[in-house]
Amino acid sequence: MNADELLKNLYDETMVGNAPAVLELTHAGLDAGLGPETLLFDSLIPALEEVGARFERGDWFVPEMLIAGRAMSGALDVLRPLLAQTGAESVGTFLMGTVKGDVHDIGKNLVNIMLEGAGFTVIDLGVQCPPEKFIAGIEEHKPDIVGMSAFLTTTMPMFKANINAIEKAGLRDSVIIMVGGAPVTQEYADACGADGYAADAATAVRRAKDLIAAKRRG
Ligand code: B1M
Repeated sequence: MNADELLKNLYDETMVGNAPAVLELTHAGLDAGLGPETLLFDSLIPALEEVGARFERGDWFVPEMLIAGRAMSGALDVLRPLLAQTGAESVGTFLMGTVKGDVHDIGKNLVNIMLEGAGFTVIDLGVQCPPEKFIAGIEEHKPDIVGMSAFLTTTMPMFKANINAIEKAGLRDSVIIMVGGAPVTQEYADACGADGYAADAATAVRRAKDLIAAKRRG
């Protein structure tokens, strides 16, 4: 199997949610010298985008999304240590969670991996995080940045609810707040009072570093 065939197979098997084959192909790709970013951006993410498109058209349903998502998560576990080189001095602490009512976590986990790779200490609150969980996390970990992910138009309003609760708890000035997730836009981030937004994991890392640098400069 050459590199193109391998990437095509990985794409196909991720789409149909064949987790054992996805794992095997991920390992095979790495053994063949393909970089973790290539496997991620040329196969795994496009496969999930296609699953989403089919769901949107009504051709596929939730179970198909679920098994594709699980297959992708298995591959991410293999790629995680390669994408996140540890040992660098911490650039800052990032508290991250998917908002209340939302169980999507693949995108959040990918952002976490890239942040770790860039030297951030990441505390992951998981999915379905109500405002109280963000507040308790801020009090306990004193992060530089609080990151919130939402993947549904119906859960995006939780950004504003969380920011209001953080303000009410007297913690707003102590943290930078970043938001993101598939349906989120810069305009929406501005409207809900977030300090930063990024459309993807790589941009999230750059934005996080810039926001911390700006805050430290005063
Ligand atoms: Co759902 N789902 N899903 N789903 N799902 C989407 C998001 C959807 C777009 C599919 C579609 O219709 N095309 C759609 C949302 C439509 C909308 O509201 N606009 C949708 C829907 C409708 C639903 C349900 C309501 C379906 C139902 O039950 N009828 C349901 C809701 C459940 C709930 O949360 N309450 C549901 C359920 C699920 C599964 C559980 C089956 C599964 C999730 C598995 C999991 O996450 N563990 C699932 C999946 C897999 C998807 C799709 C197919 C793939 C999502 C994904 O992982 N993408 C998705 C379709 C799609 O996105 N095209 C879809 C890959 C990931 C790498 O990208 O998540 O965008 P993304 O993350 C990016 C950026 O957004 C950004 O960086 C990431 C990496 O580059 N980013 C940040 C993310 N967080 C950030 C934070 C930042 C900055 C950047 O700063 C803090």
